[in-house]
Amino acid sequence: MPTPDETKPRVLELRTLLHEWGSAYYVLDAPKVSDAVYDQHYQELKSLETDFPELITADSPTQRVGDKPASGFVTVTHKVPMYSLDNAFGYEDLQKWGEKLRKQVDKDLEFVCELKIDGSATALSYEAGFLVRGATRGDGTEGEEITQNLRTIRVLPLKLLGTAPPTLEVRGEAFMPREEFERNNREREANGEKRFANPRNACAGTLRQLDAQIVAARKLNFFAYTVHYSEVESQWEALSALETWGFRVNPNRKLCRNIEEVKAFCEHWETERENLPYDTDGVVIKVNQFVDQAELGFTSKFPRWAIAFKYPPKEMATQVEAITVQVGRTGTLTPVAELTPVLISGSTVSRVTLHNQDRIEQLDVRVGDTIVVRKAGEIIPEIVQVLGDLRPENAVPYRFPSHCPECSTAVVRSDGEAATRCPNLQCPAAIRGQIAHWCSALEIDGIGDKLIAQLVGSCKVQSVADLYDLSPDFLSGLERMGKRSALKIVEQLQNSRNQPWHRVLHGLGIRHVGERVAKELARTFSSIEALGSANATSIAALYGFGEEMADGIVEWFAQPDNQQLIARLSAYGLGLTAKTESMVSRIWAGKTFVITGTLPTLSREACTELIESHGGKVTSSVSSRSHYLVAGENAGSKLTKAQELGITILDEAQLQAMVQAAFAPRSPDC
Ligand code: 0OX
Repeated sequence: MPTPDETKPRVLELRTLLHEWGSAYYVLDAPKVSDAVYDQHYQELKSLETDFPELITADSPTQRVGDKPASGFVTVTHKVPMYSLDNAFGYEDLQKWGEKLRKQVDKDLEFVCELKIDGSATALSYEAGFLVRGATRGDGTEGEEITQNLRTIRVLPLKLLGTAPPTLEVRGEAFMPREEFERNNREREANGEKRFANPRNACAGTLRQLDAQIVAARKLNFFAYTVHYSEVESQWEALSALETWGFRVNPNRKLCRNIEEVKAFCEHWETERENLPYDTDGVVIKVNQFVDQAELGFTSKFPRWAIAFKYPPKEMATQVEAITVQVGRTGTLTPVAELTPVLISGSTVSRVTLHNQDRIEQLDVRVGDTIVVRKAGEIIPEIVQVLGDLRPENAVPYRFPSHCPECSTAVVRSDGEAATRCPNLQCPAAIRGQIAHWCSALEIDGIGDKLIAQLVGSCKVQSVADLYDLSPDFLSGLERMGKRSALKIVEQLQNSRNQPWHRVLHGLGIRHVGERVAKELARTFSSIEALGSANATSIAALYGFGEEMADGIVEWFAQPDNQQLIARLSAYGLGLTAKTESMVSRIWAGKTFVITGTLPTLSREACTELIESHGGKVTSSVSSRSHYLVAGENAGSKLTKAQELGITILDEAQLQAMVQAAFAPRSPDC
């Protein structure tokens, strides 16, 4: 455990940051970081202050109840303070909260779950049924009077429905629906104004407008969730009462009998919230009965009877430990930030792509920087922001390499292209990438990155065709490779020859030819020869494929190396033609085979497939019309008969050797 003296500099740094970010958010309406990143640093400070209470100072952001109202509006004092909510970050926190309350009141409690709307908390005062005053939350004690602005929100009743009590205090969340947020931002961009950072910020900024006309045009919305009225006895009743007075109350609410039901509600909305027309960052859970709420009371900052369950943020801050450069199968250099691992939306993120040289320069990301990372679409992490305020003094700008980190060839960047490439066609990194891509496209299991690195590193594999040369003996001599695994890999490779033509086409790794395009091309061009002899115009005309892609295909076929590759793959019996078309290789046309015994790697089906893919025919019994008998272990009477009839007997290796007879020469380096 570090000492207070060791911890103090970080505490001071966090305080300065949080003050700065808080002021940018509340005073300037121009957030520097997202709520999630603010929360992350706030929680870090809070946890350090819990470990070392002697470091707490009165000016720490953790000691503040709310934020000061900004000037420009009349200040109003809330009759009942507007409390903020304590947070539960995860189900464990939620469970603990529930248990603590149960102990305190010594009985089972009911809870009301409400979606936590990401907007601005607002207080409304009604007298004789009429809206007379509306105010922002401000610091919880004093807010700003914004009645005129609130009157523009169409869903807010200016006059209550039904019989109204003489005075009524209602609270709720004003918010900007997503669609309005997008529309307003489009409009702002068109007018050359700065975009709103998020709907919550857009709402807060709008409510502070001095011109109510502008507020009206922004089309805010409102959900009510609190009423101070002695006739209702629970939060559940309060929500229904609000509806009868004409307020919009969020329909996605639930009365729960225990924390398990609360948890189920939170879990349900964690994914469902994506489909809502407004932002919600969690669930507000409130003890239902007001008598129980009264018994539980308040801490100095929060009601004990309510909590905000926060969904795990989709973005987090972490540090860049190194910047590495990866060379892909097309030779493209991709810079990658290696990060201090951080948990985002349930999985650990330790690397994030920096895309290319321009993107690095634009972000000015440096080793040692703290960056904000977001999980886009739940899978691929992306960099959102570099927190310049946290940059160490000695951090130096990143210099993009001038030479390939793999083969030291000078890299090239064509005019108008974002990508920097290693032009060496024999670059080991590019070859490794091609092999990995081939195995993935043809569903060949068991050939992972480590094995690929060994195969390419030893020069045994220089192109995908070399894979079909690998013998179980060679493979089993490699590191961490048993005989069984070696046999399995060879079998997988043999089986890959049954893969359809479109998968093979995809596996070739032609630029812009992904899985979908390969399928479409394979439907039109029934063989590799047909595709290879098509011109760019006819390819481009198909399905609206772009010229760039068509040129890429034509260029690929024009390269002698690729011609050789096709010849070899064809000789190995890979599916380079649609199944109905005539076979590419006809080396065994007119020849009849019989298979007997157990072959070392090929299954009976795979062996049949291999023979047939080269024009041969497989029959079940040996006769004078048979040309070859392929014999494995434990071959019985068929072997004897073939010997009597003088039929050529082949083992698996000899059969493979016949296929491989048309091999192309090796690359000069290996
Ligand atoms: C919301 C929301 C906010 C009443 C006691 C403390 C907070 N953002 O949707 N606040 C509250 O409740 C107050 N409920 C909500 N649903």
